Amino acid sequence: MSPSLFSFSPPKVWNMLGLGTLKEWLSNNSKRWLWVILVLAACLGVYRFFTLKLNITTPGPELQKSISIQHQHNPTVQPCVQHQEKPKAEPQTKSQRRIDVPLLTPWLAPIVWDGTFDKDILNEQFQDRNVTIGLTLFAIKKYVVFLKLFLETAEKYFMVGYKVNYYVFTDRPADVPKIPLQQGRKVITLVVQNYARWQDISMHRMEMISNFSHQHFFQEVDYLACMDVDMKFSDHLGVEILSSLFGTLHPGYYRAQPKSFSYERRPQSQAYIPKGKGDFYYAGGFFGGTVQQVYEMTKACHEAMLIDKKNNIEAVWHDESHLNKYLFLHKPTKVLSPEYLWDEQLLGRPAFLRKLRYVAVPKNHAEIRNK
Ligand code: UD2
Repeated sequence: MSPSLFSFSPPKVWNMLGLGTLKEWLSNNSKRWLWVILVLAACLGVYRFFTLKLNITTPGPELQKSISIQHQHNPTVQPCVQHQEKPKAEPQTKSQRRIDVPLLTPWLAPIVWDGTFDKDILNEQFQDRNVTIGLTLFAIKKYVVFLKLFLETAEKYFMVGYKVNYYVFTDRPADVPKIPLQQGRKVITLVVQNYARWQDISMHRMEMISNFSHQHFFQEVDYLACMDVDMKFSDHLGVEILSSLFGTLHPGYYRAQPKSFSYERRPQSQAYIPKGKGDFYYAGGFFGGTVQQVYEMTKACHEAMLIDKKNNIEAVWHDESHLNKYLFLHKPTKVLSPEYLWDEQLLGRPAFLRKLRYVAVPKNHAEIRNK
């Protein structure tokens, strides 16, 4: 540092500030200036460190603006300095966010679990659209015994607050129980033929759903949920399931590798899926979507079963095998987790299942099937 720098400073000012000695000391050695600058810089650094850490800077114009906007919208919101704020309770869905289960398919369709959706937001969206949901269920021959519990629990948990048409396909209309229904909900009994084998009854559901689409579903409902009757509802099951086309993960295979899925493996069947192929194993007992999508799917599955019949082959798991083939070729837009179809008696209650929404009712196969 050149001593000439001091030459223009009025000596009186230095003396008035009592810094005369300092000036003298600095004038003696130019390197001392360097030391002073370094010490000042260090002090500034320490000051900045503490002010940022404690966040005691005054809000800038942007922050002040956002505080005043918040204030106008909600008089209860107080502007606050961050370090004084208590941690806020997070919204329910955030605090329960899932990290223990897969949430997306490889084609980016959501997999629906408890903690992945906010009921209130979804209800706002769907109630505005005034949707009606159709639920198809088959109670043929002795399976009518399951209707009462199914319908009673559905009234408690299934699409509560929405218009629902229960389409009961049966050969025994007199056995359809009359249960009290919430407003906007009705049971529509559709009389259909029965078949000798339970497998045929199960498979012909695809044909009947596609046949009745034009007579009823297209005019009467927006979405269809197609469900087994030997089940009951045990927790909320609402509009979070609705999507263009949805399937449900089979409770026995939700974590299995595709090579171990019980797909139809014989190339002679229309339901054939080669080893190593496939995404998930879906349950035959719960699928759905818009009427158009369900119509296309049930029609395609029925036609595939007709071809199999002509070729003298029946897929290993009947309609379920054909459903799996269809959903392999036409990826569903939403996948329901096993919360949406579970068998507690068979599989217990693992920790990842926070809710059981639709569960199997124990049945004695020998007693109930083909009767
Ligand atoms: C599984 C599937 C089922 C179907 C079947 C094909 C689940 C929970 N279930 O069920 O959807 O794909 O495999 O093998 O994923 N039914 C009658 N009367 C009868 C027989 C059947 O109404 O005499 C109807 C009834 O709605 C029943 C459904 O067909 O829920 C399926 O039959 P199941 O439940 O006896 O077949 P299961 O348990 O093997």
